[in-house]
Amino acid sequence: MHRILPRAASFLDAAAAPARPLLPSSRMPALRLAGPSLSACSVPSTARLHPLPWLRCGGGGAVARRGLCCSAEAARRGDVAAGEGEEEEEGRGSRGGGGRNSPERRQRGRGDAATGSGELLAIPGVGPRNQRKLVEKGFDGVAPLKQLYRDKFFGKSDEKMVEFLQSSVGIIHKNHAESITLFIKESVDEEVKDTDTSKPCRRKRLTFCVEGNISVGKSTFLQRIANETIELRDLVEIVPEPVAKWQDIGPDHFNILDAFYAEPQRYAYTFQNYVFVTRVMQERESSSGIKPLRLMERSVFSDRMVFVRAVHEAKWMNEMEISIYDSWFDPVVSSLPGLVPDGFIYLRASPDTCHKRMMVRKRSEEGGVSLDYLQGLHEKHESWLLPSKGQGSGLLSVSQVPIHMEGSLHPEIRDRVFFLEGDHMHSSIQKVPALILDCENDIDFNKDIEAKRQYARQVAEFFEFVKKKNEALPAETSDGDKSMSPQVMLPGRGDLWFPGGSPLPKSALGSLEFRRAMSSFLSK
Ligand code: TTP
Repeated sequence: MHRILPRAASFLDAAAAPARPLLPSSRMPALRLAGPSLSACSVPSTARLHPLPWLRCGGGGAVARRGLCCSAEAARRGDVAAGEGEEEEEGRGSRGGGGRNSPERRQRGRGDAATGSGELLAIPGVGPRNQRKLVEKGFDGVAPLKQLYRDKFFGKSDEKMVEFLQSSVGIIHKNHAESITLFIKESVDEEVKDTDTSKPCRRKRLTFCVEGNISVGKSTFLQRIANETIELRDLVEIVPEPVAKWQDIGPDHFNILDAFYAEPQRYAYTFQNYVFVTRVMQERESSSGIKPLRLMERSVFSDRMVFVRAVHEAKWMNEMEISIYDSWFDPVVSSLPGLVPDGFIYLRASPDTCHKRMMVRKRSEEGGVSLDYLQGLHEKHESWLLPSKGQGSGLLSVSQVPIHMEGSLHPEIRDRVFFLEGDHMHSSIQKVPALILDCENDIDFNKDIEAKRQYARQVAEFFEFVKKKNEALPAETSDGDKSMSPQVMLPGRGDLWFPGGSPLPKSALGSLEFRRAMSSFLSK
């Protein structure tokens, strides 16, 4: 049974910060459709060491199974026979017939020098023809293929290895290439899991936190973009925000979200405290995943930089309560490096748009949330995640990607990546990169598949960028060893700071062409 507290009438309107001009309803820039070109991969060193001859008499393959002998004529006929039947044979394997682990497939692995050890035939999607092609390229067993995957494709979208198998090895059918990729990927993942279950893929795995105002569409973004696109499906593991935990606590099914909105002054601290605890629990629960990228909905930093600031400003959290919050926030964050992400993704839309979306979804607890409240939260997101001018003395700072790193940013996201920095920033997220995505336009993800993939590509490219950046860092400053001297510093006012009071051109904010806008802004 839910314990619903009586709702305070439009308390949020009364307590919200004074209205500030809304951002113009920004238009999403024309979608750039040019996807990342797949990098041409050279044959790995292991492959170069095994330049095996191409023999036409398939020792352990379809020819042998069909009982054909190895005379030149029979070989010729056998080859033709294999060539004809093999697509079907390999196709069956790739679709699961005589599956990956079936005894029948394992049996076939009696090879000779021409076809390697023969173990390739145990891979779904590999029949005699594909076996020959692989051996020809030096992949005479499962091990060199695994090595190829580790060297070139680990942590990348499966598409890249599929593309390689088709274009460089000559596997004709995409489903065969996909089956081979899946088999190799799963084998490598298993090995990684076996060797270190306490820190799976620790050095390779990244975490991004997805941020944005109430109702901007974080959950939809995570579910639809990350789960349903080929660019991200195999790359990403999603950790949704624990809202359900807030709505149903203990055997009495208390709903702290509802309690907070009904009596914010009474419950703001308790709620923010519980939000933090549930995030820690979720981080723990999701820490043993093996996918290369963990996408978490929000973070303890948005709790602190956005919501705790908002409730403090609204006087729903008093001075004692915020002091208590801060007294444990720093030490706890410092002792739990898993809470510190490798990057942020900021889904950005105007408060108006978020308000409209909130009205449509009608979450019962949010009935009293006003446009003014959303506006206040929007400004706090902006002052936290968006670059502005100024260095030191408590001012927010420009945080552009250093010139020497620009080259590693894919053109599709070059104008949208910034580093968080400034005196107001918690020390553990100083220099953490943020990708800003315009979510102003309503997109029907059921129909606009290209828009969905466009977002997915941007996330995938951001992942590549952050991965490269982290690899370039000295070991002690990467991943769990991030140095963290505790510090929470907030801007003196809850506003964006602009020199001389002249804001960043609205058109620039709208179009998200920050880099260009910032250059002209700085040259003033
Ligand atoms: P959001 O984190 O904004 O989640 P959402 O479901 O609105 O996101 P989206 O629609 O983009 O998928 O907030 C969930 C609710 O919890 C919302 O009513 C705001 C409230 N909340 C706080 O009051 N304080 C907090 O610290 C957090 C994280 C949420």
